[in-house]
Amino acid sequence: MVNMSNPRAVNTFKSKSQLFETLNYLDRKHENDIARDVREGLTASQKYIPCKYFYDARGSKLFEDICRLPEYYLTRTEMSILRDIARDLMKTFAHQDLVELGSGANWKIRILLDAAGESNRSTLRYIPADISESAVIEASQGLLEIFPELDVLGIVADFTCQLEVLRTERPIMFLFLGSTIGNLCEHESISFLQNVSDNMKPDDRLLIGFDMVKPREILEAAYNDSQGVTSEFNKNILSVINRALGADFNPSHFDHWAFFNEEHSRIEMHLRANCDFSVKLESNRVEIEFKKGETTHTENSRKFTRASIEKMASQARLSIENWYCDPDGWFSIVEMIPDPRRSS
Ligand code: AVJ
Repeated sequence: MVNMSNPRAVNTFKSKSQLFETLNYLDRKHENDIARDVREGLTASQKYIPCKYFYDARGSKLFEDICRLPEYYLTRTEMSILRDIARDLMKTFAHQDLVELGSGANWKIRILLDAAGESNRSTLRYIPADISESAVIEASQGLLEIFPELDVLGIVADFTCQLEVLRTERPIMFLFLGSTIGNLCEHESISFLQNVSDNMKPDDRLLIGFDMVKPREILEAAYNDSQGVTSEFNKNILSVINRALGADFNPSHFDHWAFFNEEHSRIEMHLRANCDFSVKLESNRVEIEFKKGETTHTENSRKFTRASIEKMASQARLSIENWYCDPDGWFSIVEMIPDPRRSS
């Protein structure tokens, strides 16, 4: 059984072959959080909006489109590494749980489940955890059509602060792929990893994907694609806020801006106002002014080095078991286990 009781909602869905459940832990507090986060972010001197609010149903779809872009090498490269290591990872993997943090679409897990083979697969449970309910449902349905013998339990939660809902009795392989960890700043990522480590049983493992530092042109192209999908994705956060907070953002008043900040080793994504205007939030109770040229910071996407990853792991009391990367060293998948000294 998954540990935490009291999900806000338990929903049952049908795939072709069987039923599966999702447990939704996004509560009223989460809804209040949006109002507070946006008010805080838009009244700060450097305006910002937390990037987790990108992912409504449309945002999740746009992100999938990004993953297919020629410039966006991350997904393709990570999947090629996964294909290389899947057999070794999965050949003895049975009677365990696969918990995917920020699961999104099911492309990557399919590679691992394929490699597991049917007899192992029928002993496994896949637990996708994502903030987007529609992503969890669609990914689970699709997966059950391909692997009808699989046990799936969907979790709708903010996994950055609701990790304890993901404890199970069986050994777990946690997956945190796609370099999603790059969204967290250094201290946030260390406390997040510490939190994961604290929730790990001695036999649990963690597989994390990291996008590595590489020439600026390659990095910047990945976040400034020629088809403008990343720009659409960036502006979609305004529609999410309009809907959640009854705001009146006009996305066409903003331009997409993304660049590599070398000092902080991260891609920064902003929305830059292209005229002066003001926006009302929370049924007109809050009004925010934007000046032409002013930017709102919507995302950080950190880029890592072997040294920065090793440092983070050791600060989070995790030890590195295995290190996998593509021939160019553009992306790494690192297997970590709880440091035996962690609970001293
Ligand atoms: C999902 C956080 C890994 O940072 O590359 C893609 C999100 N933003 N293009 C990333 C994203 C703009 C993506 N992550």
